[in-house]
Amino acid sequence: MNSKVVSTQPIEGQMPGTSGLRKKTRVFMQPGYLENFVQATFNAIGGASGKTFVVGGDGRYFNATAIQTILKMATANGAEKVIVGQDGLLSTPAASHLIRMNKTDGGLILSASHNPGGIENDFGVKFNTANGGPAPESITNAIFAETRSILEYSIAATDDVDIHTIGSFSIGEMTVEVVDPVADYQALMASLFDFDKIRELFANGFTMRFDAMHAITGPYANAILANSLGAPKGTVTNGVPKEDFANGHPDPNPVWAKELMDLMMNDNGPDFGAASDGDGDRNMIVGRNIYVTPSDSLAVLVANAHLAPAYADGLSGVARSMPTSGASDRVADKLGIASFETPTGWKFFGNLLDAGKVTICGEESAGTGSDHVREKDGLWAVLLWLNILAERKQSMTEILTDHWKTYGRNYYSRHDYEAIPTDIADTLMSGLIEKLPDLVGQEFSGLKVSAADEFSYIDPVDGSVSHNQGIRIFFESGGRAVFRLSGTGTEGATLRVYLEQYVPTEADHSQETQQALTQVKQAAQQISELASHLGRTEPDVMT
Ligand code: VG1
Ligand code: CO
Repeated sequence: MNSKVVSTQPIEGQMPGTSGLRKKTRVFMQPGYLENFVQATFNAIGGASGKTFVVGGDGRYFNATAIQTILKMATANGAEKVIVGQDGLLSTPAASHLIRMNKTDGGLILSASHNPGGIENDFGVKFNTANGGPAPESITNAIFAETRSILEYSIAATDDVDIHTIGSFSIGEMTVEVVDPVADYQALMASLFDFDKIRELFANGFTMRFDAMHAITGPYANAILANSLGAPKGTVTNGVPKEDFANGHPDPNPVWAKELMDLMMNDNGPDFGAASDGDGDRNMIVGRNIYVTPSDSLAVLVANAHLAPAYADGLSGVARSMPTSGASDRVADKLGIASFETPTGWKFFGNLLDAGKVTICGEESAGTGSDHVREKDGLWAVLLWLNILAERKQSMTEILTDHWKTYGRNYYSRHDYEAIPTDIADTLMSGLIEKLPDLVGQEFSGLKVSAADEFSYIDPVDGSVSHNQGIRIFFESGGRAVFRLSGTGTEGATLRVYLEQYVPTEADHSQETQQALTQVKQAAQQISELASHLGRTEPDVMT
């Protein structure tokens, strides 16, 4: 087999964001763009020679082509073996599991997750390390540094590999093992949960709707929910992965999963509903006539995890990202276990999970997961919910109201302002930072500021520090507003404003969420002078 060393030039802007490098698909399709990033990744980890990797993606447009390029580069760089999901498909949690199970050196996951797919939309590449988790900042920074000095990459001059047939193939000296994308993941799920109990739940007439949003979880949900657990026909919808997600936005929230929301907000709706995102690591949870905010879902899972076999002995601790509501902290307090607050992005949970400091982690963006892999895991959260429902034999509404009664309710919503010119978003954020020192004691919209800062994180395991992770403003009333700019977009800036109001008294737990957050929203808008910066006050998306 012939390998070529190809001369190249550094390409601007190949800095991985919250979760890998995401760009317009056409940008990734430019000659050398993917190649530079993949070579930079190999360089940053001391080369690929003798190493084994997992490669797969969410099936979006350009997935299969990118995989062929990566295979040819891996063999030219001396890799020993690459494990690929059949047809190039792997959900992000399944990829994480394969990396760990096969004790590989890491993996490349091709996805832009919740971003739309297709030639006119988005593509992405993420490197995960040997623990199965997203590369920490030390590595993503090293990759970026390599992209700025790269002058050549290596690639094999060979035919495409057949990734449609399960089995082992050779490409040069390297083995390519094509595996069933679902089987190992399914076995892992069966080892964590009481599948018999969940089968009994469905056999007794429990109804569910799982919206795979035309993305990667379709095959997983069909195999596990329908075929193994006996969920009724029609439970899994939009279950065939499409290259463009049927022109949808595979982001599981009430706005983009409207079809599911409409079905559930109805007295005749199913008992339980869920949706997952492009690459299968997120979950939206909804009951009949009740939407469960991801922050509440995390708290309920932590409070009830002991009902599932894998967590019967209790949890070592829980971690949430900073913008996620404090609901899970209250549960951790009551359980007497540690709780941690990390910056946004799953890469910050890896060290805590590896060190055994936490068992369950979660983010307000509908990501929850545990130490079974090193990624958030959409179907895992759905199965844990099902296991809890099978044990408690109560409705979603009963479980939620009971939870609020015990712990108080953290009303919560995220407001996204999309497609803002980058300079305007930066001015808004720097204006806020300038104001921070004087905010305490001031009143806005009737709420007095009790604390305000820019969030920094010191990793308790390796001591690494991450600055500029969002602005937090706390109010004396138990409210909080958080501001940060998205790190996953591919066009302009997205401002995320996270609103929270803690309400301890049960009598006040049946308010409408946006209503309960009106004051915090107004205060947040006043402090940030949002209207004058953006020329509007209403967000594009409210989750
Ligand atoms: C968003 C979410 C964050 C999540 C990240 C990756 O990041 O807010 O919680 O970890 O997406 O999720 P940002 O920087 O746009 O706010 V996924 O499922 O899109 O890989
Ligand atoms: Co995702």
